[in-house]
Amino acid sequence: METPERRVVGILKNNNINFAATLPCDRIKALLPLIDGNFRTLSLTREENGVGICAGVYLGGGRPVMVIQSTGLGNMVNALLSLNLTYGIPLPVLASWRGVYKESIEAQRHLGKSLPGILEAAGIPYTIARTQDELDKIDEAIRDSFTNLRPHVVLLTPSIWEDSPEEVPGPVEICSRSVELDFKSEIKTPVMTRYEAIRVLNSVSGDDIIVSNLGIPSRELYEINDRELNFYMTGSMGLVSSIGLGLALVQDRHVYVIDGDGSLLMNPNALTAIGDFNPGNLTVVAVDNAAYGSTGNQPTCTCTLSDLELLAKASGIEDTAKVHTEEELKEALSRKTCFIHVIVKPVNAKCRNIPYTAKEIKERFMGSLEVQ
Ligand SMILES: Cc1ncc(C[n+]2csc(CCOP(=O)(O)OP(=O)(O)O)c2C)c(N)n1
Repeated sequence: METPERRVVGILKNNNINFAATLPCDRIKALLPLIDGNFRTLSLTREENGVGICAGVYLGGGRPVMVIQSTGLGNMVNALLSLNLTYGIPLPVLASWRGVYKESIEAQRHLGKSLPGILEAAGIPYTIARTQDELDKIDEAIRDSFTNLRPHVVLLTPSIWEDSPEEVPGPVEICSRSVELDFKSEIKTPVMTRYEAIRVLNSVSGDDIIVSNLGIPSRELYEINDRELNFYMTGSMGLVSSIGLGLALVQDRHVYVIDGDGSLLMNPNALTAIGDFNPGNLTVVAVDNAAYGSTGNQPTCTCTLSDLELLAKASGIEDTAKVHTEEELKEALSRKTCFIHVIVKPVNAKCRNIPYTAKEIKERFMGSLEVQ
């Protein structure tokens, strides 16, 4: 018998979906294992992070989908607007719509009821499916997303799965494990600037990809060497390493990311996702100026509290380094270290604005990867 869950998998397959980013909802607990079993799947720790990872997958030539609870849309809105709608990046989102149908959890109701209005106001296309007969709307939504290069949300009410005989597997077995960490770090007075660190990165980048953080880092990279394989971010703070991870998952080229301490601390979920995969073709250059440099060098907590390299290690990233000088950075880059904590001064170089629109940045980037 074809259960509604199996129909959804069939629709995704017919649309050549080859990557899924998921975060559970109780109502789709029979669907999620089928997604996991049929597509390359990444289990998210926050939905916004999935928007970045899926954008990277698409930019690198893949066909992603997100399968989540509707509440997750609440923490995706900025990314859907400043990344997907701005650059023209498709993302079909299947959202289990809570708060509107036989809902017993009070906390679900406000957002659930408001969601159509929020999506409408934000200009994010959406479709509602309430019965199994309406599941074909998913097919139309995916086509719209990839044809018109925009996100498209499908709100799926729990009534769809209510009578489904699809079985839910039991919990996974938890194995014993041990953690040994031999870590000592010294953060010295910085000698390099971010501009100098990016210049070193550019000198080794060859035919590889660079994804650069929003604000001044992207402008500094543009000033140093504007290349088609540079993907300049202009919004969606916190998602640059997530985009880099998505690209690394579908591309053979090496992917370098220029991230910042403020942005990494906004979305440390990117590090746990990278730690989950430890892709050999990804290097995050975490430029730590102990400040939100692009907005006027307001201090971040790396100047007193946190050690980003330790955060990366705690997130499961095995191969890390800390560097202070250009020589140390060159050496860490030559080893293709996965996470390089670069200590720099809080100095912004005077740079021109990037003259391209977001869509131009995307089109020439994808053109140079020959994926469109
Ligand atoms: C969600 C969100 N909050 C705040 C901002 C404003 N903003 C733009 S860049 C930036 C600073 C980024 O700091 P960091 O990641 O440390 O990089 P740096 O500029 O220092 O290289 C901030 C706060 C934003 N664009 N988006």
